[in-house]
Amino acid sequence: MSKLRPVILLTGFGPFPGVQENASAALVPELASQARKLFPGHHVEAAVLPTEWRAGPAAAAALIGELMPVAALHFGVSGKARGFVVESRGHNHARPICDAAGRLPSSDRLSPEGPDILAASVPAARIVERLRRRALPASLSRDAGGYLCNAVLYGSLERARQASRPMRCGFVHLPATLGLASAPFRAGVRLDWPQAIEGGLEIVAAALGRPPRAC
Ligand code: PCA
Repeated sequence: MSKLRPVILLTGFGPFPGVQENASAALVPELASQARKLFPGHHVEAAVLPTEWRAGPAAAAALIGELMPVAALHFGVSGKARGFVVESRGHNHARPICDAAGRLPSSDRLSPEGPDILAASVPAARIVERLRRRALPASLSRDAGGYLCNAVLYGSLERARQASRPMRCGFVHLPATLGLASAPFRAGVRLDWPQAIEGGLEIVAAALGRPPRAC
């Protein structure tokens, strides 16, 4: 049954040095269960990726290869994000930062033959507009950082380019303090949990080319 329906893949990340509880890992399953109700014509798959140079992008690529989703939307957290930060592109580079397994990237390039930049295949600017129209804090970013979020975005975009069918692929950073009971609204973070779910559903709708949901 699921194979007959187009697939939406949602991913979050597990913990990594400095972030013991990654909000994206808790958000994605909840977002997926809401998305299943809202988009019954789609099969929604949720996964939490290891924040590891080798295993993270490999897990994302394996899921994409297996599921061939029409949309692959990746979520992660950033200490700098104050609301939704929608990434418009992935860079072919890796900074020497330790992953959750204590390892560094094997090279400063993610893909030896790949282009320097790959543009997100979701309408990133339009997503920001749609989130703001719902009065949700959102900004557009041209730099997903040099760590695993950028690596997964770049890797998925590269994988999507080889696919025979079009795939909308994007990345959204969320505030690192999102949903943490011990750190509610800190340093200008303006996003709470219900808003993160509401915005997440709007992002899925936008990626599918659906009209904005009623407020
Ligand atoms: N944030 C990190 C990796 C995992 C996550 O949630 C990043 O911004 O690269």
